[in-house]
Amino acid sequence: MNNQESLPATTYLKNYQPPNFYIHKTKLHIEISKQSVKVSSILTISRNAATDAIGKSLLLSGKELSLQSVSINGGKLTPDEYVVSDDNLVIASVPDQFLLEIEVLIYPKNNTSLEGLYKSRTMYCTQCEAEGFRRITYYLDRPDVMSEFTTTIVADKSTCPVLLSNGNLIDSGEILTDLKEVYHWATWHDPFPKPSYLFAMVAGDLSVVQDSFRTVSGKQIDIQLFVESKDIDKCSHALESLKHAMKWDEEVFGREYDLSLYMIVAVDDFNMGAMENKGLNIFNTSCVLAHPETTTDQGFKRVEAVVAHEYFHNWSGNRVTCRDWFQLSLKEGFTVFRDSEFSAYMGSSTVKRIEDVNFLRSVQFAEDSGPTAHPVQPQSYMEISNFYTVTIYEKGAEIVRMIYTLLGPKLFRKASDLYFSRYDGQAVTIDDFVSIMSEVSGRSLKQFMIWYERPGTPLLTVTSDYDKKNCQYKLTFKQSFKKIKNKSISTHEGPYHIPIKLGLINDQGPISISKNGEKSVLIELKEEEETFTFDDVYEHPVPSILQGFSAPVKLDYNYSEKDLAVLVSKDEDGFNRWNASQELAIHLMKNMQIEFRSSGKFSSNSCLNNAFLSVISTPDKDMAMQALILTLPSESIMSELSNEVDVEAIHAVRNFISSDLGKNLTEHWENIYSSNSTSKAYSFNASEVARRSLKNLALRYMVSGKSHNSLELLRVQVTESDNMTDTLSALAALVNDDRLNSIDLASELLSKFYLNWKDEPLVLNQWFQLQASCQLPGGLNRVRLLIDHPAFDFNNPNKVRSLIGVFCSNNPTNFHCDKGDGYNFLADQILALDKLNPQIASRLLNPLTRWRKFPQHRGNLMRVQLDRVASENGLSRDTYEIASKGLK
Ligand code: B3K
Ligand code: ZN
Repeated sequence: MNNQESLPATTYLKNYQPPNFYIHKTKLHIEISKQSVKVSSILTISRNAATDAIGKSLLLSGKELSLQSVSINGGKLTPDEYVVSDDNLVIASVPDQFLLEIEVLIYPKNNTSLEGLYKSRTMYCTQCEAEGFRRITYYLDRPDVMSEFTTTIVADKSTCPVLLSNGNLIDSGEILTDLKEVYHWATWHDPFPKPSYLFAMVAGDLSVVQDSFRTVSGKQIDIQLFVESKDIDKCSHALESLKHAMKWDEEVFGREYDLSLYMIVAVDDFNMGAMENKGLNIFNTSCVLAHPETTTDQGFKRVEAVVAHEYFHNWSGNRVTCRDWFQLSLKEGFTVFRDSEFSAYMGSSTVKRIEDVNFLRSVQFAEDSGPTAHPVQPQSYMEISNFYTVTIYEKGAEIVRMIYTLLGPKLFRKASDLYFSRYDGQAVTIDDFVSIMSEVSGRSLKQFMIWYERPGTPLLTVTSDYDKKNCQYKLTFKQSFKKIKNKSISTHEGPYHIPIKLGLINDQGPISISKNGEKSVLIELKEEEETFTFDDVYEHPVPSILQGFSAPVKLDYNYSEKDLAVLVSKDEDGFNRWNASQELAIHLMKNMQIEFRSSGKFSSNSCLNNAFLSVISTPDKDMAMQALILTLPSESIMSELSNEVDVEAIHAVRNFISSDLGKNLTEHWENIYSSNSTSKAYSFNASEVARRSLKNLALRYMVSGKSHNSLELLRVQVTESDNMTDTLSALAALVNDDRLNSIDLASELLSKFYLNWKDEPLVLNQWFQLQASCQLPGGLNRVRLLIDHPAFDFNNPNKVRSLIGVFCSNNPTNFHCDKGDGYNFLADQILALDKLNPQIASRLLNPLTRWRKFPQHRGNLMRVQLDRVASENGLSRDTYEIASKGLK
C-alpha cells in the first residue's frame, strides 16, 4: 500500500448521517451447494422521511459477491440501472417504498478471512460483526438499520443435517433433487428487529446437548449447545455457566431472556472469542468447551466469563444496540462491566478485580501510551475491526465501573433499568447512556465525559502532610495528563472527574475517617490539584489510596517499604493489600535493574524475603489472595512501567528474585506444596482453584530455587495428575527449567503430551503456547520448527495466536533476540497471513508498533520491519492502518 492514491479511506464520527433508507423486513433464502452458496434476499425498504433523503440513490454495501440479479417490486433491473463496484451496489432511482430482490453467489470455501459466511472444518457458519454481512449479500450493513429477519437455509441433509439461524424455527421440510440427493430446508424467524451484524446462520453435522431454564416470570427456555460429536463431553460447564448468568442477570439487572430458545454453536476457526448473534451465539471452541482433563482453571473461568458476556449482550447490545461503530464501547464496556461483576459473584471478587487490573495495567495502559492509543469513543477509523481493543472493552468497562461507584448500586440499577426501557429496540449512543445516568442521579457527568473522549492514562501524584499537633492529615492530589493539541479530538481540555476510594491505615488497621465512623470514603477529584483534610487522626497513618482500583489511573505516592509492609498486613481492602505487595516488589525490581545494568549482577535482598515470610506465616483464609500476593509482577508489567524497556535486565532480575525466594524459603514452599496436594478428584470452584494456584506457585518457586527433589515432583505431577491445570503448571515449570536433566525430561514429556492429545485441538493450542513461551535460549528456532509441525495450521486463528502470537508477545527475551531475527520473522508471518486473514494479521502486528519503547538499536530494527510491512503492495486495510499508525 505504498501508492498514495490507494490509501484506505478514513471514517469520521463527525460525519455521521442517519441512513437514507430503512429495511423493515429481510427475507433470506440461502442455498448451500458443493461449490457455492446462492443467497436470495427480499428486502422491504422505505425512504427515511426524517432526513433530507428525498431523491437520494440507494447505496448498499457488498464485498466479494457475485451479483446475479436485482429487481424492484418484481421488475428485473437492467445493468444500466445500477452500478456495481468492489464495495457497493448503487441504484440511482428508487421509489419511496419498495421491495428489493437481489440474488448473489458466494464462495464460503474460499473465504479465509472468517468474516461473512465461511467454512470451518465441516460446517458452514457466519461472523457478521462488524461489517461481515456485506460478504453475504448487498445490504445497509450498519447498526442503525434494524430489520426483522426471516431466513431459509437449504442444504444437503447428509452433510448438513443441522440448519440454524436466529430466532424461532417456524417450518422445515425435505426436497429430493434431480440427482436423487436428499436436501432439506429450515425457516427461522426472529421477531426482534436487529442490525445485520447480529445475523447468524449455521449448517453442518453437529451434535446437540440440551438443557432448559425457567425465567423469573415462569417462561421455559430451551437451551441448546451444538458441538462436533467428539466434544459432547465438554459441554456441561458452559451450560451451567449460562444458567447462572441468566439467573444473575434477572436478579442484579432485572433482565429476562426474551426468546424461547437460546442456542450456542462451537466453531474451531474463529477470529475472536465468541459472538452474541440474537438467539444463536457462535463461539470459538476455546471459549465454550471445558473438561477437567483438557481445560485449565483459567480456561474454566474464561468459559464462564465469555458465556455470560455473550448472554448479557442480549440486552446490552442486542435489545439496545449502537447507533454507529464509534459507540462500540456502549455495548462492550457496559457488557464487560456486567460480566466482571458476574465473575466476581461466582468466584472471589477481590481475585477477579486483581486479575482484571493486572490485565488493564499491563495491556491497556501499554496501548494507551503507544501509537495506537485512541479514546474509548474514537473519532475516526480506517478499519473498524482494529477497534475491538482493550481500550474499548476494558477501559470502557472501567468507565462504567466509575459511574457505578459514583452513583452507588441502587441509583445505577435505577438508571440502567431506565436505559433498557427507554431505548429498547433502538440504536443509541454513549451520550444517551451517560445522560440517563445523569438524569436519574441528578448529577452532572459533563466533566466525566472526558474519560470517553481523551486517550491516555492520567497520572495522579499524591503527597501527604501530617500535623501531629492538630491531629490533621492532608492528602494533596495532582492530576497530569496529555493536553490534546488538536481541538477537534477532545471537547474538554480540563482535568478528569476521578472517584477515589480511600482509607487511612495504622499499625492496628484502618481508622475511622468520616463522621459516621466509616473506614473507607469516596472522594471525587475534579480539579487539577486538590487537597483533602482529615481531622482527628491521632497517629501518622499510611494512606490506602484508590481502593478496589476505583479509577484507571497511574498512582504516584512515595510509599516507604515500611508503609507498604503496613498496607500488606493491615489494609482491609484486599485489592490494596495485594497492590502494596506488588509495589514493594516493583520498587526492589527497579533498583535491581539499575544494579544489573551497571554491574551485571546483584546482591540478595532481604526486604522481599521478610515480606514473603510474613505472608506465608500468617496464612490467609483466601489461598488465591495469598498466591497473588506471593506472585512477582510480570515482565510485561515491568516493561509497561519502564520508560525504556531493558528486556534482559527485566528478565534477569525477575529470575534472580524468583530463584532467591525459591532457595531462601525452600522449606516453606515444600510445606505449602505438600499440604495443598490432595488426591481428591478435580472440581472447579473458587476454593479448589485457589488451592491449586497456591500449590502450583509453590512448585514454581521450588523449581526456581532448584530444590533437589523438584524435578521428580514435576515428573510425577505431569504424568499422574488428573487435570490439565496441574499437568500444564508442572510442564510449564519444567519447560522453563534450565537444568540439564530438566531439558531432557521436558523434551520427553512434551512428546508424550503431544501423542496423548494429538486429537484434541484445544489441548494442542496449549502445547504450542507452552513451547512458544519457553524462555530458554533458542526460542525462535523452536517456533520455526513448530510452524512446520503437522498440527500447526496457518488458517486456524487459535493456532496462529498460540504459537506466533504468544512467542512475539509473551516471550520477550527470545522475540527480542540479537540482530532482530524475531522482528523479521514476525513481519514475514504477518505478510503471509495478511493475504488469508487480515484481522488476525493486523492484531499480530502489535509488538512491532512498540518500537519507541526500546533502546535505539533495537527500536530501529523493529521499525525497519514495521516499515517493510507498511510498504507492502496490496496490504489489507486492517494491517495498513496499524502499521502506518505504528510508524507515525
Ligand atoms: N461482539 C463480538 C466481537 C466482534 C468482533 C468483530 N471483529 C464479541 C463480544 O464482544 O462479545
Ligand atoms: Zn462483547
